[in-house]
Amino acid sequence: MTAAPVLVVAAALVDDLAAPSALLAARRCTPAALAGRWEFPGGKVEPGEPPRDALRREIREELGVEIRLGAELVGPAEGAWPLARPYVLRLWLAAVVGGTPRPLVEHDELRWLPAGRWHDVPWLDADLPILTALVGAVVPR
Ligand code: 523
Repeated sequence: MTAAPVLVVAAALVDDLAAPSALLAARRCTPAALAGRWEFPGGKVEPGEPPRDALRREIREELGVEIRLGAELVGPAEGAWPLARPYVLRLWLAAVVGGTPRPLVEHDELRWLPAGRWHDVPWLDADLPILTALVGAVVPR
């Protein structure tokens, strides 16, 4: 039997929702298997929690900032992006509207990647196809 998918939500934090240039990547320091790889920050949706609320909560907990959500980058699997089972991910563009992002919980470094350099860090394997789709959907300036 296959376990039911577990929904993870994440943010493609950009400097400007109307004209994205820089993208925030977050380096995981936990668990050991993912440590040192970079990701779109986010986390698991709690039971009964609306996904967008979950994303604002996760970013507040992990980076200490308030965000405004932009468009969703819709994935190929019923709108989501497959991760390692049982997880699937939904991703929204987002911008910081309060505070300065800091790595508070499961990251040890944050980096604003400038336009044209979004692939410059070793992303999690699962995040790479999402990044590629994002680059195709968003024309950085
Ligand atoms: N991913 C992933 N990419 C990505 C995220 C946010 C998560 O591949 N951009 C994977 C990593 C984990 C699983 O999804 O295997 C759950 O994400 P995690 O650990 O960030 O979820 P949290 O923050 O809810 O975790 P706990 O605080 O440990 O519950």
